[in-house]
Amino acid sequence: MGTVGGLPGVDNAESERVILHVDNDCFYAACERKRDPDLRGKPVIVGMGFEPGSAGGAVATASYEAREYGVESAQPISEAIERLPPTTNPPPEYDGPTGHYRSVDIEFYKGQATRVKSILAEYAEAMREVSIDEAYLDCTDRTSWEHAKTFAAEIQERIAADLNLPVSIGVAPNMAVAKIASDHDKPEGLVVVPPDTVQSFLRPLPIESLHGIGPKTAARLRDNSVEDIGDLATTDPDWLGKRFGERGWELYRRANGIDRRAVEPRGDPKSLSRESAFEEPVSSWDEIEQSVIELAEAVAARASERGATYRTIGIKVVEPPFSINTRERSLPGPVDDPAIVVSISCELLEEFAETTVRKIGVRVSNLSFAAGEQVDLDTWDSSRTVSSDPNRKPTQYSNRGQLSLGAFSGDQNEIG
Ligand code: TTP
Ligand code: MG
Repeated sequence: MGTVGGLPGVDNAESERVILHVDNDCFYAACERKRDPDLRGKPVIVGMGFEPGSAGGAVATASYEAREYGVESAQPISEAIERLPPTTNPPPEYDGPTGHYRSVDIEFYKGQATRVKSILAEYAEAMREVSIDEAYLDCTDRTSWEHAKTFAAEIQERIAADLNLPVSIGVAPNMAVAKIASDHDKPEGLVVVPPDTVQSFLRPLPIESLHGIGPKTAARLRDNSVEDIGDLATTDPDWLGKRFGERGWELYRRANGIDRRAVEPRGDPKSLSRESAFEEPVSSWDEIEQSVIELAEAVAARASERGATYRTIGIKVVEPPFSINTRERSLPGPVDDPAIVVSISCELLEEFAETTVRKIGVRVSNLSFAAGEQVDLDTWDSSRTVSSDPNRKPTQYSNRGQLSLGAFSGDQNEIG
């Protein structure tokens, strides 16, 4: 069976992925500001285990104005108060700067986080939420490197306009670099790192900027004159491997801007898919069909490896520049059969015989991971299949993101 990456004329889309990392700025403090606009532009400290009037608990977060006085996450409130006495109760005779202290109200913040994530979902094919205020988006099919900055700025503006919350966004060809980029120019940062600038962006940054390098690892590296990511990128990977095990190899790859992780939602996959981009848009039917066959076989093999059966088979056809068409068909019962995935994918593709294609994908969904009753090709009556809507016009998804959760969202996207 051919691998997707090995298809003639097809690359694995690795180099052209557009990944965003979105992180709210001083999230809890920004939520407090949202419901009390008097706090805008002022030092705000949100304390966990803190009661107004007391000095117990720890700082969950502080607004950037408070950070200027040395207040930071995880600091005891007593220490924060030394740096920034409470506005409501300053020490006698004190006329220096003061801070506004609030107690954590996690239910309120969770509600705001849900609203942020649902806006983000509109702009991405796949989203991975990593914490209350952080998510990765795979926006490859919604934008291009040429438009990435405008695209990300629109997300920022939308969250500001609808929710009155500031976010920072990093855009890069992979998750690790996008994460560093979103942190690079906070607050309200927008840092775009196109593929050909990844190395030069990373090189001068201190090694701690890499996720996974804490103070201990940093100290061990510095003992060996590895100060910045550029030093790490040119360190002998064998030495790193010996010194840090598998993690050493991972650090070497990350320092070189390599991270092949796909943006996958948490939890059990709702579907499995494979997709592939053509180097140039293609209109040759044979070439497109051959790619679909290989993708279908690859998806079926993946489902089989995972022990999954599927009831729905779908294709995605991306026309240049960003129109995404999806078609799918459901079977009367769950199957695990590559021949069915191939034949249905090819049938669904027939509608696009005259179409110029930039990218194609095959997906199986309605997964079950328990062993279930299966039907095979002989017993499967195609007249009983349900098409999602055989007569509908191809759906146009533009890169303006007006449609919530695009076609292949919720996938275990496997790239490369
Ligand atoms: P972060 O995104 O780490 O921090 P932040 O959003 O406050 O600030 P930044 O602008 O640097 O992104 O964490 C998100 C929220 O998680 C934060 O607002 C409060 C909470 N949190 C804690 O409760 N304890 C902690 O130690 C940290 C780091 C965060
Ligand atoms: Mg944050």
